[in-house]
Amino acid sequence: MELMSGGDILIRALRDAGVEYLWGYPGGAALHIYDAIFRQEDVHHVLVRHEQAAVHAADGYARSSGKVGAVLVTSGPGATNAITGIATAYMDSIPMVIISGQVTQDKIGDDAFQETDMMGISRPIVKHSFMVKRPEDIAEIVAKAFYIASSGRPGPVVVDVPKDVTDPNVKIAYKYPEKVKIRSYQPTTKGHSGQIKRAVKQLLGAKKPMIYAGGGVIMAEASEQLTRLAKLLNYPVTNTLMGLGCFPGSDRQFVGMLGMHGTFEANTAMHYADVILAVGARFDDRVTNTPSKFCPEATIIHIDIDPTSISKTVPADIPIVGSCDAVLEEMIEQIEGSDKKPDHKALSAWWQQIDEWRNRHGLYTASRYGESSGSLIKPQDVIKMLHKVTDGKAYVCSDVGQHQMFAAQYYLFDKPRQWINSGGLGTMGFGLPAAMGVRMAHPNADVAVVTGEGSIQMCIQELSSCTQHQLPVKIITLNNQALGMVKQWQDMQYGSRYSHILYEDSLPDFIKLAEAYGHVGIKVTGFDELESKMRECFAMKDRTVFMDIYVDPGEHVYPMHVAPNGSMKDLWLSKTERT
Ligand SMILES: Cc1ncc(C[n+]2csc(CCOP(=O)(O)OP(=O)(O)O)c2C)c(N)n1
Ligand SMILES: [Mg+2]
Repeated sequence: MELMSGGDILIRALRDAGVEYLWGYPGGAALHIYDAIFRQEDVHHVLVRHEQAAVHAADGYARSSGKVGAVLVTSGPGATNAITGIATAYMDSIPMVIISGQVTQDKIGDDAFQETDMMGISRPIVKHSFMVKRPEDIAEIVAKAFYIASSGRPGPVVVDVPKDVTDPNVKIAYKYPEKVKIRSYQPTTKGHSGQIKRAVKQLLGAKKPMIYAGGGVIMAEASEQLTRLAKLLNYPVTNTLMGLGCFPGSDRQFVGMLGMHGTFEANTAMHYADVILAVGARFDDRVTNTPSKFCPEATIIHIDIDPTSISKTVPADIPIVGSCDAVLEEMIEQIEGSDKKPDHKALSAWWQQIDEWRNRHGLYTASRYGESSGSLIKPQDVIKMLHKVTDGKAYVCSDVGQHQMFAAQYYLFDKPRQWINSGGLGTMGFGLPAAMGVRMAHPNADVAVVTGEGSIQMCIQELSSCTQHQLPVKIITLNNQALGMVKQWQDMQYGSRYSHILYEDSLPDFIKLAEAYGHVGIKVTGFDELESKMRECFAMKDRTVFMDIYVDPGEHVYPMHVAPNGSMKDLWLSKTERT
């Protein structure tokens, strides 16, 4: 058996865990590991410009491919810079393994140079963490870390590696475990058959049903089952921000996103529904508005792999713990085998009602939002144009703010894993590095970053990584010259007192900036030139392009939940209209 050092074992174990790309940034405590990387060719290290970006890139890779993202950072500032990325992944249940260098074990607790308690700092934002104490344990810990990150409800796992564990002078035998077994961790996959039977009975008896599907459907690769079930029943489907794409956005049965900036028809239909099938969704506050007023008439069926998600904010009437794909499959079988059929009369009345709502205030049927003309570009129209130019097939990575909500509302994602955004943490700076990870996972795909002039500046240094690694992502900046989402709240709740959301002419010339990094910059100030310039942008297949698009600075995102104490159906529809 080959004898290897801890550093070599770590990289070999990553290879055996299936790692293709390792996003990272070197430093003292990780030097033995970096030397091990240099001496092999299986695991490709991708150097970024800031550790936060390494984690977001691994995250984008994971979200778009379904594989586990992998990150390597050094101790101290390297580790703390990774924290925002880890929290982002944790909030959205993204499978990821983060290796952090650590000072040698004899120095831990001494306030040694670049020592920080990574286990302690990351504890509330990881699914699990390990501190490696002996080189003999590395392979098993890596295997466990990947298993934990990707099974059950996925999440980030930190592996903290003191420098002495990777000492090149200590060599031991390497063996990657064939199977991982953790006695205290055995996630349920199959749902309880009795509960599924009860749920099916409720579903088939519904008169005003709604299917409310979240990111868990995408994580569980259950989009196909969800779509099949929805089609079998002809029930309306709404998606959370994280669930977009798990049911085709352009399908007639899709009533749009729900929640704070969801459609009028989705939010109103949820409010009046009598049976709600919640799948891989967690009833978070951006969906429910005031939880005590959430869907007052509904019997709630909730499928989730994580038992702690069930009845966390809203009590479930029929909880089903299990993997979305397995549970939905069993539901479909039971429905197909049942003599009872959906109540067609009630259902057609329900659809008629929903269509009436859709026609009255719908985002896609009413032309009340986003009407550009001449030099005025409405942000909504930029997203519609992006959809047109990319034929609805691009991976769209977003930052956080108004532009994110416009992208979620208007791109109409038809496929799972196409929409990549920080939903739970809402991390500005996520978009560009995430897009780098997406492009690595899908080397021939169109990858767009929908961003704002605020968010893009939070990880703009990654334009340099795009140059080095030839990542031709397309940056679509909805430049409203303000921290627009904050401005919207200040308009709505603080009498338009604009406290620190404007830049007073300090915005950089993004075109020159893009060019300084070796990229192409395109400025757009009029709607009449938007289509041709966007086509030009996407025609440059091998170039990173920065489109700086000046949009209406006065625009707000609507609909918007009325707060505080509103129900789901209480919405602002424009600056002056309320439901
Ligand atoms: C790291 C971080 N800091 C602060 C916020 C709060 N925040 C949410 S949206 C927003 C404004 C974003 O501005 P921009 O990127 O220009 O997008 P816009 O809303 O104008 O489209 C801010 C400051 C955040 N989400 N993330
Ligand atoms: Mg802005």
